[in-house]
Amino acid sequence: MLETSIVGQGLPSPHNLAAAHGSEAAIRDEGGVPATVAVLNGKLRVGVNDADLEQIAAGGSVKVSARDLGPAIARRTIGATTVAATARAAAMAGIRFLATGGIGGVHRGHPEDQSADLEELARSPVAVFCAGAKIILDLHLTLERLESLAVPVLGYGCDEFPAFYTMHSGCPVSARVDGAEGAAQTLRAAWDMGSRGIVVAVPPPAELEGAEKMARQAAADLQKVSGADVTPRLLARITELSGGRSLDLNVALVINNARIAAQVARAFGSRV
Ligand code: PSU
Ligand code: MN
Repeated sequence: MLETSIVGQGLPSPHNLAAAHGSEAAIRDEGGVPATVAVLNGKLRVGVNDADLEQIAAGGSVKVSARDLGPAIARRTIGATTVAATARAAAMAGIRFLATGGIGGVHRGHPEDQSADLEELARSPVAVFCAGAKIILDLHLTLERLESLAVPVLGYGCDEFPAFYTMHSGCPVSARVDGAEGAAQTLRAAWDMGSRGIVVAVPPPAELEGAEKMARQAAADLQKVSGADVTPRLLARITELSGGRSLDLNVALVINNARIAAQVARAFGSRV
C-alpha cells in the first residue's frame, strides 16, 4: 500500500511520478500487488491507475490526512492521502503493509504541531515502512510521542532511528530487526501482543551531506508557516538548500522502502 501526499505535495514533477511508478514496480518485482491510495470522484480508492496518478502529480490535489477523508469524499475533491489517511484506508481494506518516505511527527520549535500520522499509528494495525521521520522534525519528541502511544519503532538492520536524508539521528529505535524474516517474525509477535501501528525504520540508501545543517536552516526560514503546509514547504526549502540533491535521494529512499515492505510482506505471507 502506498500513499499519494508525496506525489501531490511532497515531491515536484517529475520526481513525484518517478517515486510512485518506481515504488509500484519495486513491489511487483518482489511478487507483491501495489495498491496506491487516493480520494477520487467521491471515493476512497485503494489502487489507482496511471491516469489517476498523473492527475494527482499534475497538481491540484488537496492534502488529505485522516480527519479530511470524510469532507474530501463528500466534496469530491482530488485528495492525496498522507500516511495517516492511508493507514486508515489500509485498516479498512485489511492491508497490513504500507510504504512511504518518512512519517510525519512533532515539528521543531512547534511541539504543538504533531502529525496525525502518530495518533493514527496508535489506531490502525499497519506496518509503516519509512526512512524514519524527516530530519526537519524534532525526532526526539517524535519518538517520545510514539513511545507514549505504545507504537513499536523497529530498526531494519539498524539501532539508530534514521532521519530520512541520513541514517544518523542520534536517537535509538525501540528494537532492532534483521532481514525480511526477522522483521516478519517481530511484526507477527507484536500484533499477537496487541500492537496496532508499527514503524519499520529503514536506513536511506545514501546520505545527503549537510542534512542536519540544512534542516536547521529550513526550520528557521519557515518559522512562521503553520498547518498542513509546513511539511511540503520545508521539503521544498531543503530542495533549494541542497541544490536539488535531496530530490534524487528522496525518490530512491521511497522506492527502497517499498521494496523492503514487499519483501517483508512476502516473508509474512500476506498482501502488501
Ligand atoms: N514523506 C515524504 N514526503 C512527504 C510525506 C512523507 O517523503 O510529503 C508526507 C506524508 O504523506 C506524511 C505527511 O504523512 O507528509 C505528514 O504531513 P503532516 O506533518 O502535515 O501530517
Ligand atoms: Mn502538522
